[in-house]
Amino acid sequence: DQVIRLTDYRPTDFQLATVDMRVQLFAEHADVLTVLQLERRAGAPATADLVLDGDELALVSLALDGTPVDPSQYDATPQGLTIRGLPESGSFTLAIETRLQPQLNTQLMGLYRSGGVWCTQCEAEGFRRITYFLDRPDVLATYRVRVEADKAEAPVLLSNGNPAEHGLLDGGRHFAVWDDPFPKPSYLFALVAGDLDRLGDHFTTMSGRRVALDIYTEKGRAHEALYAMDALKRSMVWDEQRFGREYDLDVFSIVAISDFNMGAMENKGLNVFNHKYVLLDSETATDGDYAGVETVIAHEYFHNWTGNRITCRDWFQLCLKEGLTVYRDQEFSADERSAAVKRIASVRGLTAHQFPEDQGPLQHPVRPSEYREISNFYTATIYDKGAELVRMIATIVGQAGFRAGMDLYFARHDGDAATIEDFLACFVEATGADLTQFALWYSQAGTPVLKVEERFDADRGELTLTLGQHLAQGPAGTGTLPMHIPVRFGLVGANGQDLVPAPRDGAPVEGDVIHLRDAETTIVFEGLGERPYLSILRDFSAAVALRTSQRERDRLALARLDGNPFNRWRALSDLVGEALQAATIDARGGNPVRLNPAIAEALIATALDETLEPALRAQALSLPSEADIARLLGENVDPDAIHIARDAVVTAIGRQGEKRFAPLFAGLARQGAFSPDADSAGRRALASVLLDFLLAASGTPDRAVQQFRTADNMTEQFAALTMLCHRFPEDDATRDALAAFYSRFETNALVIDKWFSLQATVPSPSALATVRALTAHPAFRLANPNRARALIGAFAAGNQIGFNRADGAGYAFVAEMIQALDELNPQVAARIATAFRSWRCFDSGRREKARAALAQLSEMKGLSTDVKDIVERSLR
Ligand code: HT7
Ligand code: ZN
Repeated sequence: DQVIRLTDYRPTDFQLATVDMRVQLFAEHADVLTVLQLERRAGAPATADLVLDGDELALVSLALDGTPVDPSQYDATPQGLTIRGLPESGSFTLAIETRLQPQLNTQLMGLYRSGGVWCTQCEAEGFRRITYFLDRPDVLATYRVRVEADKAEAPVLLSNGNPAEHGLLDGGRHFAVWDDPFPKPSYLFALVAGDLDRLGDHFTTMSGRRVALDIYTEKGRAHEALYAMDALKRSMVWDEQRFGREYDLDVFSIVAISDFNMGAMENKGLNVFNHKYVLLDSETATDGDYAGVETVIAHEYFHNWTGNRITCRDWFQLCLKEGLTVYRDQEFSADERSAAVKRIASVRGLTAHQFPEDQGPLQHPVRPSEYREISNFYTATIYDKGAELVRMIATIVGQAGFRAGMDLYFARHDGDAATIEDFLACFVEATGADLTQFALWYSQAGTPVLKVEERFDADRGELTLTLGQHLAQGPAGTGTLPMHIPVRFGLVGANGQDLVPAPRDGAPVEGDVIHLRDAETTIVFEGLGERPYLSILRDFSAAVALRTSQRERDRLALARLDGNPFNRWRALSDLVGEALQAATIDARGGNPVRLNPAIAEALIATALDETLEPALRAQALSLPSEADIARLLGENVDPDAIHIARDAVVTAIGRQGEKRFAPLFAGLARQGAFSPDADSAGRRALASVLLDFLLAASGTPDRAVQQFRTADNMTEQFAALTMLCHRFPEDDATRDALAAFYSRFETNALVIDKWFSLQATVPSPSALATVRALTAHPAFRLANPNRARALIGAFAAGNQIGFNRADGAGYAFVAEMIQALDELNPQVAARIATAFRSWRCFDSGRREKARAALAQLSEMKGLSTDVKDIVERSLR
């Protein structure tokens, strides 16, 4: 359990030029021969040993320049290989043979089998489970890989790069050789072999090169990859147009796999995907699934430049590829769909997932300075806050400056293993901006609070804004210095038009952006004939927690008038958020829950506002979740009171709006064939939130039952089923619908995952009994990450009432499941364990129960480093 520190970084003593591999796949084992061409680095000690990483490996043989190495010259353990007495100068080859058992690999890292298919996952440290290697991202080499297998069992043999050779071997076996001309780190290595179907297509790049596009799926399902293929081609066009990035190999392949620890993996030229992000059609997938496939396909494709052509020097720089690539996929979705709706969805995701991480015991900076287990750092902070930092850079240097900085980054660092400093330097040089203070965002953990106060002097026509920033020292202890915060703003006139701001000379304002650099700054806007409504932090221009002194009246006006759709949404969302907090306090005191009818009216008016796109209206009407309300309350949280309050508020809005919602809902019914496009999805999203209000108002399940029975697509059918389960869990109609759904989709694992998840998230203390019973269901398989996440993960992270039961039984159950899963798959177990991260926010009784469950878990014998790391940090 070693701590790895950024300050300890130093290059390797040996340089690697090429990797030649032969991987022979058999039913019970795999033999791997790896030939490395190495050379001692200039300036490295002449006596330095070569220390290669390993993980659960067995060495079969070792040869230096073709001659077996004497056992006295090396030490081989499952965890590493140290070789002494290697040549002081000149290049030499090392041939390393290992034998693996992929069929027993339940960790799903390295080479493993999923549904009979051999596949690999090497990021972050999986390659060392295949062969002994300098398994770190700053060791780049070109690879030539020969794969051999039984032809009937594995007609498809794939690896990175371009196909070089293939042919038949004795005994019904065959081989394929793949050549990857682009130097890459080992984490981008991939190999796939199996009996797969293929959806083939092609793309012509902007310079006229033809690229074969292949998506491989399990047998009989290639047609379900059509949307993924379309998303891939759109991503390729977008990256050419928006960033000037062209694809660089003759082939781009995607393989859909059913056992996968994460969403997907950007291996060079051979992306491996969780099949959840490839396979779909309207009968089995929701609009959310379509959007997810589009995003993940784009994300992995965009990594070809931001991650693969330019990789990371070390894992501390992970946000260099992940934050930047999330920013790129967000921009892609904004361009393909609605920019405002995408921004709202991204910010909702950030505040729901990253804020609790940043404000709890698992807090860490966007560029961490130390870690024990790198796979625990694929977090919302690295990905989503990392993307926000890139967005802030774009706001600071402007869109043209951002493109110039990116162009310089691609030109200067192509083929490099780069750092955050390299990245920032490109924007500084391309635009002349000073990003010294901005760089603190990468090293200081926590969410800064941005406080904004406004004062209007009608006699002088002056608006005075006082902006203050405060960053509390959190558990990571990484500093609290004031940072450069770009605050986009607008001054909205009574007619909804933006007034032209005239800041007093010397104010840190450029156009519509205030550059807050000090702990506190006062800015005066002059020449105002009327008191404007302040629209602050437009488009969420910085990853801060905003506190304003704005009155309810002003928020209601902004919810109606603001020309910035994001801020219009936020004005409403803040009003509702405050109302829900007040309602929770009412419910906790046993008092009737009250809701200001003016707030309900603002929501109803938004629902009816035909000038707004339906998807935006749906966002406005989707109230903060129970977890959001808990976060807003911050401490001493009682999830039962939140549930009662939220439900009462939904019912109150439903009753007030019922007469207007009903015709609107009916009018959204589709004419013609189903289409997954963004506009149609937006109409379905609006219909869905309206249906929930209508059900709450009527108190009967009829409308949901009707929709469940007649829907011809998964979006509407699953929305109806969800409302039945969540609102009428004990109703016979709900039981019947759940059973009908199961028997209809029994053979489709992705739909059955939804069936498990839905039951796991029913907001009731009795959900625990259901979930426990479902662990014994014949379709439940703890070893399958999607299934484990669907039941245990969804219960822990998505059921506020069930997981946080006052008697602690929810915590004890999840801890027990984490322990069982840890024996199979530590990464997935650790990810589920992060659900405990907000345990300190609850009331003292729950706090004590959660602490006890974590403490008990931490004392379990044989716990993986992955789970131990999360549990121990959570207790800190
Ligand atoms: N870059 C990929 C990360 C990833 C991963 C990390 C740890 C363990 C398993 C994994 N599978 C994929 C995903 C991405 O961000 O694109
Ligand atoms: Zn990524």
